[in-house]
Amino acid sequence: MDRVAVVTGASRGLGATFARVLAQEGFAVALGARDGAALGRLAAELPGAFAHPLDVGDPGSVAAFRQAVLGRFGRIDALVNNAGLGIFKRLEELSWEDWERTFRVNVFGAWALTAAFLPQLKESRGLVLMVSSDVSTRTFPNGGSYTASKFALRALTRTVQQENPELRVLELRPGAVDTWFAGSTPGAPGKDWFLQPEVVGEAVRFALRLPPGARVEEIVLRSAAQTPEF
Ligand code: NJP
Repeated sequence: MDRVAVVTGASRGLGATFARVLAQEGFAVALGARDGAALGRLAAELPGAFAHPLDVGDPGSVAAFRQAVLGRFGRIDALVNNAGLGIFKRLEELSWEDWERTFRVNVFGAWALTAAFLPQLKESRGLVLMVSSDVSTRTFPNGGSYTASKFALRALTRTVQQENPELRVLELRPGAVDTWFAGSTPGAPGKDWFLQPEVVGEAVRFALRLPPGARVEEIVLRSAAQTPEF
């Protein structure tokens, strides 16, 4: 039976790219995001793909997604926790709602999906890929809620690995990538130096192609034009 990969936030941007790479590498992909129409279009491109609406910040939606995916495939070999958002404001301008939305999707969502598929991932000795950020270890003005969420995701990533040594858990840390992130548009003026999502997809392909005895724990991948801040 085909290996199965779940990708969250697969309706556009990096998630759609990761889904394509996984399909090229022989996985049947289960795609989740809120934009069902975009998911359906992507699923139609990818042989054996399955799309189901998913709001990673909503426990009922996560439970329904889990049931639909397991009903369809019955096994999970890889989980890509990619769904994420960023709200960039000074600390005193951030609202409670901004903080809650950011943590609900970027942190609680990744926890919820991992917990939901943990038995199947353990059974397959699977791969969990957390799409974090190059800012999961550094801060910058206006990035308070976003960087805090990615620091937290880094902690979650390490805990998942330590509690489940049979899994291989990767923290993928891209720098600026040319997607719809934070309300921008691919190809918008000023983004010519950003990484293309397909380049980040190659890092995922690298991790997928290594033998199961090798564990890539972290990848930082930035445009050569991005300031090297650590
Ligand atoms: O962003 P974008 P990226 N439930 O906006 C989905 C990280 N990253 O591809 O629900 C489920 O094009 C949304 O789907 P929909 C970043 O932190 C990026 O760049 O239909 N899905 C869409 O498919 C994030 O973790 C950069 O609206 C939800 C996707 O998320 C990851 O890369 C730099 C959702 C967002 O697509 C992918 O972001 C960096 C929910 N509640 C890290 N809310 C960068 N682009 O520069 C959103 O360091 N989504």
